[in-house]
Amino acid sequence: MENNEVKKDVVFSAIQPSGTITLGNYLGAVRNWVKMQDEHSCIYALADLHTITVRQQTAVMRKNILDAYASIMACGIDVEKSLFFIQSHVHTHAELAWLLSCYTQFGELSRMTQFKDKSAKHADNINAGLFTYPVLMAGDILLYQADKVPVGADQKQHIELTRDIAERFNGLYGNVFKVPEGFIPKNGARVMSLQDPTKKMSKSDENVNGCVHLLDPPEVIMKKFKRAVTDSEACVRYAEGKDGVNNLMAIYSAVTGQSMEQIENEFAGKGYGDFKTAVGEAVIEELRPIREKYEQLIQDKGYLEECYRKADEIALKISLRTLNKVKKKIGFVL
Ligand code: ATP
Ligand code: LTN
Repeated sequence: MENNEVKKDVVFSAIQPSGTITLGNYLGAVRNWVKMQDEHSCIYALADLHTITVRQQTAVMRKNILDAYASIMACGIDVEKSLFFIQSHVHTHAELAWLLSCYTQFGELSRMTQFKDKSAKHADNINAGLFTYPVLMAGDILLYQADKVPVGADQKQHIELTRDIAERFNGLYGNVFKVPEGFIPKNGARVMSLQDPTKKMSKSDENVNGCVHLLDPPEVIMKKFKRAVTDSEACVRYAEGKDGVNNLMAIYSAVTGQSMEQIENEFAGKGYGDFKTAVGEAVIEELRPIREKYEQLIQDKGYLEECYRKADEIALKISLRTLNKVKKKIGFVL
């Protein structure tokens, strides 16, 4: 990142390396990360500390971290323009999370819908980290004095909590934190499972056909779209009660830039078979260069390491400024 130019807005976001990156992650978040790189000072992270709120296998987790790093770079994150680091390599994140947890109320965290969903899904492991997860996320954002946070719609509540924590802290100690804004795209903010369109598409979906992964080969992507759940009306139109078709239309719209009305016109008089094939083809073409770039990047682990080590070091420097300020304001002796 260049420091000697006109001050640009700071953008921060992160993604968990909890499995292969999905079409939902891409359309809801990562695609915007890429788009924002020219106009903003962008800082992105792999939120690996967040990932252990759900039990991981050691070897799988190691592989997922490198894979996710290479996949996100393959989407178009340019390490010459943006910082892209690994959260657990920068100790300020865990440290600020502790400090902020003392400024976050139990009641606030109890209202988080992701906590409720994830504790229902992992009833055998409702650990304290799952509960305090949004505080770690707030710390990630506030450490960099971020102006904007590009995320999918499911993260809106966490961004609001981050703002509340920042405002509360600023109210007590003066202007310490920038109060960030969420940046949620119009199209693709909430991609739903292809098998159960009332549930969001998620990396950790048990039904593999519900979720398209960025690295799925073209024939697998097409098969998943062909099997997507629709309805019995056989008419491509966006309407209440047509969750499956609405989801496919939203994906097609996010990828091609067409409005719902244009899509309805394009497929007037055609059946779902034609429509599903068109959505599959559009997604395959969008993801093809990403998969090719990934194959190339993952071969060169040395280069990947060079990229994240460099970014880790800069992230530490930037974030220490905020952490030290916070500690001083609270009353720690530095
Ligand atoms: P997990 O299944 O492990 O909870 P996830 O797939 O929900 O993971 P995250 O790492 O939690 O993904 O999220 C990374 C980013 O992707 C966030 O900004 C999130 O809002 C966005 N995102 C996740 N799923 C979707 C989706 N289905 N549609 C749009 N955006 C999404
Ligand atoms: N909690 C997010 C991932 C995440 C994040 C962040 C997103 C961790 N830290 C900071 C934006 C900003 C998730 O689970 N989707």
